[in-house]
Amino acid sequence: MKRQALLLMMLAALVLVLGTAGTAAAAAGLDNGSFESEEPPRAKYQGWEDEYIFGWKPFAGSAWKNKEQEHVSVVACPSREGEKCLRLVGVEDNYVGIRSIHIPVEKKGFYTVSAKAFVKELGQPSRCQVWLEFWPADLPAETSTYRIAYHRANASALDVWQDLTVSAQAPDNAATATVLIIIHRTGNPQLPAEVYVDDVHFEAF
Ligand SMILES: [Ca+2]
Repeated sequence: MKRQALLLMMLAALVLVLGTAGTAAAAAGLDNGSFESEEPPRAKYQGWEDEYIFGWKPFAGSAWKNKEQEHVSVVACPSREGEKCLRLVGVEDNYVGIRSIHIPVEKKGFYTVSAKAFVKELGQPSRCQVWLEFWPADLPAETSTYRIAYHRANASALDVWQDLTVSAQAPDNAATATVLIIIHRTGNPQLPAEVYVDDVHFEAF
């Protein structure tokens, strides 16, 4: 009887350990890469700026900050899994975009960001990109000054959902990674820029 009780306790401990590990793994990723979350944006989450969409902060907000809904919004997107996706509309000669929460990474670990993008209109040479960025520990501010490395993928095909993938090894002084999604509208103001993004994932490989 004693032995049975001991075995049960060991089993319970194992379940607890496995459960905790599973939770930790799930927590170490993006928040709201599907843009389906009903959670409100968090104030000063992880320091710096307030979130704009749950899990995402505004990037280089000066050009569009007073008219966010016009340029960055979560919209109904029936052609994707789920119901909603991100819509970005360009500002001439500027970047419009959002940056994810900081995700802890292993030094020299390998990571992949993938996303789906649908380019509705994008006059050349404007760009829509997904970035994988790496940051040091004890980050004093979230500016490019402190960013250690970045890697980018371009969306180019029009009117079709395309896969964007960026893979890279974390530098040996990296502590966190972020995902940045931007539209960079350049040149002629007559050329509009409108892109939809969904299913953003961050994974170790
Ligand atoms: Ca979605």
